[in-house]
Amino acid sequence: MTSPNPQPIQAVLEAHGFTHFGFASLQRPPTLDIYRQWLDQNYHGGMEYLRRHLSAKENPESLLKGARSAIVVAAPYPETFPDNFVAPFRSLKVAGYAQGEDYHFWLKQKLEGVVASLKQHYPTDDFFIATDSSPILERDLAYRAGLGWVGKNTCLIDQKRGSFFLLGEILTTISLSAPEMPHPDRCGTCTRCIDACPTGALVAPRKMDARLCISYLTIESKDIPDQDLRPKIGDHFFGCDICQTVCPWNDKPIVAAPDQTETLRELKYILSAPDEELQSHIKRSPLERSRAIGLKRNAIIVAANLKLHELHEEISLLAKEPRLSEISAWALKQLQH
Ligand code: B12
Ligand code: SF4
Ligand code: SF4
Repeated sequence: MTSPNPQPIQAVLEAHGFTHFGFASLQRPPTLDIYRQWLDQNYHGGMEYLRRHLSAKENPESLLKGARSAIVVAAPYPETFPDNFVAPFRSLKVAGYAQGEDYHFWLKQKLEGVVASLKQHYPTDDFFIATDSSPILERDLAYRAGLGWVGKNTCLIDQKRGSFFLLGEILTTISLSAPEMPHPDRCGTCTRCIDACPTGALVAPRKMDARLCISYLTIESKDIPDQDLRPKIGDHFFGCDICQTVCPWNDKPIVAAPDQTETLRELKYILSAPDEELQSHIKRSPLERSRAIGLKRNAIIVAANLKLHELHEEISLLAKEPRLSEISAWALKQLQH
């Protein structure tokens, strides 16, 4: 454990391009009981790893021996991608965070750069890098580090920057102190996000039933969504940003009207490409998370909801794939009307 003076750390973070960051002490997360109740209500659906993460989330020291604090960063979605990265689909509705290279690569790499510099200043301290997939209650930590408040849409929101950012952490043996006053809650009487959610997934302020969330249904879930949910997914091919787009604290992203011919071409490709080819087409993109089977499932739902009769043949062929047969039959029926 070394000096709590955070200035060298701030300078290193800024040198690595971070402008929105803070520090929090590591402890049993104050909102752990909210997390436990959420799991008890089965709101996590098929994300069983979230249950397995419970004990590590309770005790962050289990990830790094002697860990005392977390350096928490919020990174806006990048607008430019590495030269050798090409977004796999440009005419389908893909959530903002997933339009570029997977942040599990680029954000981790940026944090590795930070740690390499920090080691020069703090040679006897240890560091552990995390983003998303580690058993850490990231929004709890980011809130305590002063990076924003937890909105009624469950996202962490900053007054100036909105919520279109990703969280990453460096756990460390250095002792750093959190701000005395966390970010005040600025939702007030607004309920725009709850009202706008097409599936009713925001069952109460700051409480989501993930089993109903389009982001879960199109990314995390390995299952086929129930019939009543499918029309509500609309043209969302991968993820959903509605409850953030309607939030007054976010600048509205400019969404160009999709080119219909291109939408059709991209869906046709997804529905008919061999799994291995599709998998290599989405390399290093967050779309890899759904794997080929999940993307085909999503493409069937979008094709049915957009009434794309031109895709009848491709969907008929997928009806022979056992995992997709029921949803293909459903889609073909939708295309009859
Ligand atoms: C599972 C998961 C999901 C699930 C469930 C989401 C959910 N709301 O619970 C699904 C697949 C639906 C999902 C969707 C999305 N996700 Co997600 N997801 C996660 C993951 C892995 C765990 C979240 C979790 O534990 N949920 C369970 C609930 C109970 O926990 P929680 O939402 O974190 O809420 C905590 C606090 O909000 C707090 N809390 C609750 N009420 C209150 C009240 C007060 C007053 C206070 C102070 C605190 C508080 O208690 C909770 C427990 O600690 C995190 C990464 C991580 N390791 O934390 C990313 C994460 C939350 N997701 C992220 C993103 C970007 C998304 C999407 C935008 C992607 C997309 N466009 O499709 C959507 C957003 C949908 C939404 N409205 O949340 C970011 C969020 C960044 C941000 N600004 O908030 C994270 C942090 C990943 C990252 N490293 O950047 N996600
Ligand atoms: S991401 Fe979409 S489906 Fe999920 S809670 Fe927000 S608006 Fe509802
Ligand atoms: S839309 Fe309104 S209620 Fe929802 S998170 Fe934003 S400010 Fe809060």
